[in-house]
Amino acid sequence: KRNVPHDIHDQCQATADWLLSNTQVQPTVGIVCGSGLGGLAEMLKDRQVIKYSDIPNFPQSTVHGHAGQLVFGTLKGKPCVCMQGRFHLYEGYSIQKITLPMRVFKLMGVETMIMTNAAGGLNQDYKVGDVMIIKDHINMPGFAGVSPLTGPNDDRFGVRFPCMSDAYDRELRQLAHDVAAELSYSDFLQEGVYCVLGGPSFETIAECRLLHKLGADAVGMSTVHEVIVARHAGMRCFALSLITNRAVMDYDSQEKANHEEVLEAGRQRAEQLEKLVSTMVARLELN
Ligand code: 6GU
Repeated sequence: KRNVPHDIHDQCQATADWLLSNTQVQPTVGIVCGSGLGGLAEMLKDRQVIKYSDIPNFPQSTVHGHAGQLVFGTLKGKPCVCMQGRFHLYEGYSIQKITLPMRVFKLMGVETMIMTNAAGGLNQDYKVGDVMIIKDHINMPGFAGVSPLTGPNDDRFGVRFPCMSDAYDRELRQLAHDVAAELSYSDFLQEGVYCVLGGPSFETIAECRLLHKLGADAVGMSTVHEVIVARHAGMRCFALSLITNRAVMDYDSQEKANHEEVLEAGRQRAEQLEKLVSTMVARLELN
């Protein structure tokens, strides 16, 4: 079983080895840039860029606003790898394939993952441009049996039944609050629950009302699968949502969710979000 091409661990190992032999950097921090938030990757020093299309076993980005490349380099002196563009369920790849980069990063030596995304605000106190620290998630596809961990468990990555009650690292969330306070970002910083859906259609009004009642503060189409695979493999996770629009909750509203407003909100707040993340990375204690 170990040497057949279908063995995901071998595939990930081959990709990790290929990347390590094609870069100077051995990353300890992995960053996934959400829609319109790819600017973080531009902050890396001694950058080395590798297109997804050149990486063995990697899927390709198909979404406007996602560049489709890995950027290696150092951020505040810490060796990092940045995904400039991520993969989503709705692109048609298997859920195992869209989360393959997490396992590749683990095998390259990454210990801490930082994810960003664009999300719709369900919490009525949230405004467009707010940045939400994700403290927990609701995995809707998981309720329907869609999980990146479906199938035989590979113990080389992690256990069969991984715990998710500590998925979003408490210390990293505290660090985010501390850094945000120092940067005077606290008035647009929130902390809440992110709910993932399969997309690509945005939610109906009834669906938004349902998710809000279930305890979700923001809704989007990414991140959760990555966190599940990263936690399974024992990496620390921290994730931020940029609230790019308010989910429509009442039938009198004329508002309509669209991808352009998502990208525009990113352009408005991107710099501060990047500053928040880079300052956090500067303070990360890595073993
Ligand atoms: Cl309103 N919904 C979803 N599912 N994803 C989003 C969003 C809304 N806004 C940005 N991303």
